[in-house]
Amino acid sequence: MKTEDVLALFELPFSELVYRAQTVHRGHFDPDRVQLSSLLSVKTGGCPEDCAYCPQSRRHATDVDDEPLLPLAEVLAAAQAAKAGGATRFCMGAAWRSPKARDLEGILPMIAGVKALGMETCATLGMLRPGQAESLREAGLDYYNHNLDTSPEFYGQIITTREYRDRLDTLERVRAAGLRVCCGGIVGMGESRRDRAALIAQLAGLDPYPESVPINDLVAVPGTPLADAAPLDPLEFVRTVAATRIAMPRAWVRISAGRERMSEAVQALCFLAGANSVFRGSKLLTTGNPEAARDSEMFDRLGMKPVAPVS
Ligand code: SAM
Ligand code: DTB
Ligand code: SF4
Repeated sequence: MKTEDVLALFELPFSELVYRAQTVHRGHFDPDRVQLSSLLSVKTGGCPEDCAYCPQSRRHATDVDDEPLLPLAEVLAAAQAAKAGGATRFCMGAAWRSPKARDLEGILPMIAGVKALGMETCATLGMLRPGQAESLREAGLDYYNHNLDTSPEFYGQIITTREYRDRLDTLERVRAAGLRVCCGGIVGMGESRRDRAALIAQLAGLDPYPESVPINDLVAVPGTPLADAAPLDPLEFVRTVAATRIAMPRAWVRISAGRERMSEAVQALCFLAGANSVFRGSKLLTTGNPEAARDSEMFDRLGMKPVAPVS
């Protein structure tokens, strides 16, 4: 799908767009099921990259400190708790530009340990060098998260320390190693509707397209260059979800960051527009997320059920 085609979806009357997205969604998924992933930051802060949205960049004066890698036992305890709370996938995040060989050595036992709990495993560790995706796969990794974040045209206004091409190279390595791809982006950073459409066209143009597509609504964190970004119109967020669903019919589309200040009515519209995954638990990496009990209540009210655990 070309950018112009995705843009044409955005321009449809709202009810027509949501109707089309829901129709596509029903062709591939049970519309009443939601997939739950939990996140843990296993290496927080001190990142050398300059991503304008990110509280973990050491270039921004935020409250996030540079911390060492978490101990294995702490990670496994968090995964166990996430599983008990209903999550089927556990995603481990590290604030690295790119893991060094010894960084990866610390991560591999975490992946193997989480996998042994009977959960799907996901990691987001930055750019990968040749061979690293294969090591992750051998340790038991199912998914690698690496976002394109925005359009190629807007990218330079958000990140200057790496290029779009670098992200695509890592995504190719992840694919070639036989891992499943989790790749999406952020909206609400001051990008245009065309940029949102171009991001979706890029994601849909990956061959094959990602199995999992997180759509993050910017969490504007004090101290980051985007701290004062104007919030995106919630209906434009729903349109973004709908266009993502239509462009990638079989992907798990996740409403990722930004749910804490999103009304349940808007979230319900997102589910109607084809979203079928969220993060479970009160914390994302460094910022907040709705409490699990509150989400469970919302799903009950919507008649939605979590997808069954993998084992
Ligand atoms: N360092 C690795 C990388 O950049 O790929 C992994 C961790 S990074 C925090 C993962 C993703 O979180 C980013 O690609 C971005 O999409 C999302 N993210 C980070 N800060 C965010 C924020 N303030 N609001 C919304 N999404 C955010
Ligand atoms: C993704 O697309 N969103 C998640 C996950 N992948 C790693 C991260 C959201 C981070 C939000 C800001 C924070 O909590 O630090
Ligand atoms: Fe570092 Fe990832 Fe944050 Fe960018 S998004 S500053 S690479 S942790």
